[in-house]
Amino acid sequence: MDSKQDILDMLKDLAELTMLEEGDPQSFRVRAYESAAQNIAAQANDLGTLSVKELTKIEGIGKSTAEKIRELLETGKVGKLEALREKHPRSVVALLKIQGLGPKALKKLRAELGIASMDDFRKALADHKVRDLKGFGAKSEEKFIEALKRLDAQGPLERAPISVALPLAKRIVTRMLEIPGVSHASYAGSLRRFSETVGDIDIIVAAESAAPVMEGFVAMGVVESVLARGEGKTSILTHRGTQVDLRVVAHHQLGAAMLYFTGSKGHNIKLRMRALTKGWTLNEYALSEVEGGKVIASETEEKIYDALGLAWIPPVLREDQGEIEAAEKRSLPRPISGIFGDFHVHTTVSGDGRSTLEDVVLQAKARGYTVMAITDHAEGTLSGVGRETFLDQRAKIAAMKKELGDSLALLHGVELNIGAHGELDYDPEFRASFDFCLASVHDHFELDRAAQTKRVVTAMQDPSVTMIGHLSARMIGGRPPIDLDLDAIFEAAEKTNTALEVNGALPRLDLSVEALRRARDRKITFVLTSDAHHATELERVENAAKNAERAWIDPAKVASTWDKKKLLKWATAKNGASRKG
Ligand code: DGT
Ligand code: CA
Ligand code: CA
Ligand code: ZN
Repeated sequence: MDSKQDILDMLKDLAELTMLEEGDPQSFRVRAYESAAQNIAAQANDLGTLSVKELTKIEGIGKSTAEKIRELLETGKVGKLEALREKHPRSVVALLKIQGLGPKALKKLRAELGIASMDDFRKALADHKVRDLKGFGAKSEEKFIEALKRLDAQGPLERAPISVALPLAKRIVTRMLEIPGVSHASYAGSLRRFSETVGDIDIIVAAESAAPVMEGFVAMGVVESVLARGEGKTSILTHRGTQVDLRVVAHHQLGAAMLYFTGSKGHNIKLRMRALTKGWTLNEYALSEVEGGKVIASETEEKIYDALGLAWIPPVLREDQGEIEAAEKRSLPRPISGIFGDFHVHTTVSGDGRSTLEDVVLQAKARGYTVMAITDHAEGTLSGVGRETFLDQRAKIAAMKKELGDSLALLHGVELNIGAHGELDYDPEFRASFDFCLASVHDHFELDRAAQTKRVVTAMQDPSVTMIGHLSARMIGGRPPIDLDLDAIFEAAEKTNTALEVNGALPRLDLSVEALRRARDRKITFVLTSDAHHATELERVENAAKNAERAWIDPAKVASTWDKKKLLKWATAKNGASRKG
């Protein structure tokens, strides 16, 4: 079992709820939980077997935290956390999503006005009760109303961002596979299609009998309550408010179940219509004859698609966007595979980077990369550093290159910050001294469309900038995208020959599928990146690949799949050339 993740969840929840309890994000206790989580995250070993005494030997873990960890591992629950959850229900925690509403203000609003939910807060604002509270006033009332509007614009809050849903689904799958009699477990639904938010998580398990699977499922630490329990299906709600539907099916029906519950609904409807023209029906159990019920196929998705005269369709394409027609003509878009490089990678040089250059390089080699640019933050962001540090890093990289020989071309890059008016860090000469520059927006999210568009286009026009990072600067379920005239941006990307990043960090997935679809037919180079802040995060390029596949991007336009020579030429065309000249 993945005890480490359970422990990290517990500490995260403890930190958040303690912050609410004390009304202070800087409280000693909150920081203690956070630093304990950080140190545990860095532990390579399974912690499940460690005693309290052994646990306290880990830096940042005191006796009381160690005891809570043991309590969690032994009982599946932590008394202190349960008590905090009781006092600060999810509807209260949700209020922290409102920009500008911190734990201190929230504590006061609860105490003075009894606000314990989004609805309470809206009502209090409408009744001008917040404005009359000491320390708030008309200005804050206005600010909160604006913040709520922005929150509403993001769509329903109940949908979980993929950054929350995917790790959770993977943990559940891992746990299910440990249960005796289980031959298969995977997630389906919108998550398997790689939607950026999901209404709920759908898990499909193939097993000899359903009962032990259901038992194991509801006993998981993430479960807050059981919503429904039937013979083949159980639904639960997690502590963070995400619904998970578990379905247990017979092994020979797995393909039909996966196909049905992966959806999308529109895709399923088209498949069913196709089946009907052949005198067949398709449901979650099988593809079978309408008359007599003889089963045509049910065991695997491939067999069902094949029987319907179709190539197997990757889940990311199952959105009823012409994929069935393409599968019939055997002209589905080529998958994006064979990723040979990364061009947005942080090390400990960045304030928020957590792996050393050496560790990141080791990981890149293990992944078989041929080119990688190290791109720590320039000084324009909080996590950024000055020239001296970059020059030191450059020397280090130069020394490392000798050791690496031909296997991996290591580039010294930088992630420049795009200022409010498109200005970039340092001066043109220093920027040109890097092998590779990407530039991205990290602040001034509130500017209007014209100003945002202009600042990004201005950055593109800089001779040092090869790629724009996370174009919209959004955080899925958190920060909305900046307001951009996408067509103008794409036109400028063509004109200036600036590549666009497909950022694979799950909270970002930027460019979004929607933006990628709009850019798809342009002469633009796309680059899959991990934006890794830890060596293990290099694998996030796979997310970027999925996102690009969802948008039907032609792999030929994705630089990450090019051979070493072409890739290196592209990456250094702007700066490498100017420096040599
Ligand atoms: P979500 O959860 O809102 O992000 O989206 P999905 O696609 O995961 O939807 P969900 O969880 O309601 O159902 C999972 C899949 O089950 C869905 O993609 C297709 C299938 N499904 C559910 N209800 C129906 C239905 O009424 N008709 C058909 N054809 N398929 C359905
Ligand atoms: Ca779902
Ligand atoms: Ca569902
Ligand atoms: Zn970055």
